[in-house]
Amino acid sequence: MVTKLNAIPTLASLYTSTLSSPAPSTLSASIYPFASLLSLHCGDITTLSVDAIVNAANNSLLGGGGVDGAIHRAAGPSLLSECRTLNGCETGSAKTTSAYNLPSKHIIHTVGPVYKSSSHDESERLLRSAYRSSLDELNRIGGKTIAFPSISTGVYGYPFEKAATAALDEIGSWLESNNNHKNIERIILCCFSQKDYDKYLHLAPTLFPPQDVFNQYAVS
Ligand code: AR6
Repeated sequence: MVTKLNAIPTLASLYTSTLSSPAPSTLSASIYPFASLLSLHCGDITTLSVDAIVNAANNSLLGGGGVDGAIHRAAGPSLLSECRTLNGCETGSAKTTSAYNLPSKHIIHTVGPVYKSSSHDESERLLRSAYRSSLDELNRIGGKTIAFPSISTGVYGYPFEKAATAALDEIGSWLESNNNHKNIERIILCCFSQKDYDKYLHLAPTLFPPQDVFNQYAVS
């Protein structure tokens, strides 16, 4: 099964169609006006037809369980052969391969932190770096559409809501910096369960408010 981009609504269209999103009580310039570039999706990331899907890998880049295992199984054995040439990846960094049998064009492999291995602040810094490095990689390869799994929230034990908040904030801050939003068509946050999707749906309007609300209240 392949899921095309036009089958996945943007946050902005979700706001107008299904959500009655009240204006957040405190709006500031640090809230990101990019709801039309973001989507939430519940499903298997290996089915998404985008320029790049992100793999939540480990430092070896030689495969594993969770989303990493699913991506290697669906892409086929040529992926592992290419990964062997990459000499691993540091936590918080990202490297790109072809996507082989997947409907996406590329796989951006990143490594999130093991939550319990260091302090919360250090884990958050590394998680943010994993999102930012993946987006920088997308720019580098000239891609415009990308899908992320919830990095570090499975085997690596990062509490989901803390990870989702950091992910949304880092994506917003990346879009704002260097006019990156001009190069992006869509960033999909792919959740593997309805429960995770609902948590993102609850958090998203705070950081990415409905556009008309932003225009009405925001100070530039
Ligand atoms: N599509 C989308 N999301 C998925 C899929 C899928 N097919 N499968 C799992 N998830 P995890 P981590 C979600 O454990 O915590 C591997 O062994 C899952 O529900 O895959 O970063 C690596 O080799 C969770 O929300 O990654 C590393 O050793 C999220 O993906 C280690 O796990 C991440 O869960 C990395 O751990």
